[in-house]
Amino acid sequence: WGTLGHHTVAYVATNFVHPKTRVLFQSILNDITPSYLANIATWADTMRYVQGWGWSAPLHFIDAEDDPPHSCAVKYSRDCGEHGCIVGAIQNFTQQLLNPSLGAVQRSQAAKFIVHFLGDIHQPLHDEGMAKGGNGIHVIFDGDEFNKYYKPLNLHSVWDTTIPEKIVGGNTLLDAENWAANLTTAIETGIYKTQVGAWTNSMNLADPASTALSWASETNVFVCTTVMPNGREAIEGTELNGTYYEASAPVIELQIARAGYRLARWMDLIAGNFK
Ligand code: DCM
Ligand code: DCM
Ligand code: DCM
Ligand code: ZN
Ligand code: ZN
Repeated sequence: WGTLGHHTVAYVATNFVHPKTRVLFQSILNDITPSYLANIATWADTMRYVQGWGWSAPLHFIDAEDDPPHSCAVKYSRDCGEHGCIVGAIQNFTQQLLNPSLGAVQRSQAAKFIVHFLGDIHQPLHDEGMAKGGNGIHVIFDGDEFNKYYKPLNLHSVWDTTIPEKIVGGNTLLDAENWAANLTTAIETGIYKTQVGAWTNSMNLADPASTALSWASETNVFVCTTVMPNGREAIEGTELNGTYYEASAPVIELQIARAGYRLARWMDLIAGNFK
């Protein structure tokens, strides 16, 4: 996700964590403000480009070698590359955060990675290998052929950033807070109320990799149903029209809501086992 998506996941989680969890993570992150999670939610994206931190770049995704739109699936042994992947990263950083023999700086960085990666794993193209998660699929959206950096627009960035910003009509921190408030209401009393119980079904702090793989598998299904329902050729170089947006926006809202709610419950589990 882009900045708006990560900030919104963070604010949804902020709205659902137990008060004791909030106090613990405000201490770990050395930030007692109400935006203690949003403030660090994109830290992992800035670190990808920092010298000495290049190892973290492949940890933002898992390149499923499946065959959309005919068959979608994530397999850990096949798809988690030799340099690691988001499923293994959620395992490692969860264990680091829970390890009392590690120092405060390393545990704080582990917390920042967890907040970011629980967001990214819910973006369908972060669980897909085709054309580097859609980065190699040029598309036009709402008449725009280029992003704000004048680079050709691609399918990955349309899902990370363009569609979320169109849903919200902005990309500020306040926009994220407001979007998160809407999603929080949808979870508590609205369209997600009947399903939220099932969102935490496969969650097991004793096995973070299996938990993360279940999230990646569930998310990867949308590559076949929604991201490229008629295959790569049907969208490559084309303008994605209103019909595409109408089908994608509800999936993106669902995935941001799921990521934020699951992040809150994952943080609660960590807080309950923190030494
Ligand atoms: N990004 C950033 N800092 C940079 C370059 C890019 O925060 N120096 C962000 C902008 C994109 C995002 O990274 O929206 C994409 O990364 P991902 O989807 O892995 O979170
Ligand atoms: N932080 C960071 N990089 C960012 C944002 C935040 O390293 N892009 C760190 C700095 C503090 C903590 O997160 O340790 C709190 O962030 P902030 O100073 O933004 O409140
Ligand atoms: N990305 C991905 N799958 C890949 C390569 C990259 O999901 N195989 C993501 C990470 C960033 C975005 O795409 O969110 C752009 O990556 P980069 O800046 O490394 O091209
Ligand atoms: Zn991305
Ligand atoms: Zn990322």
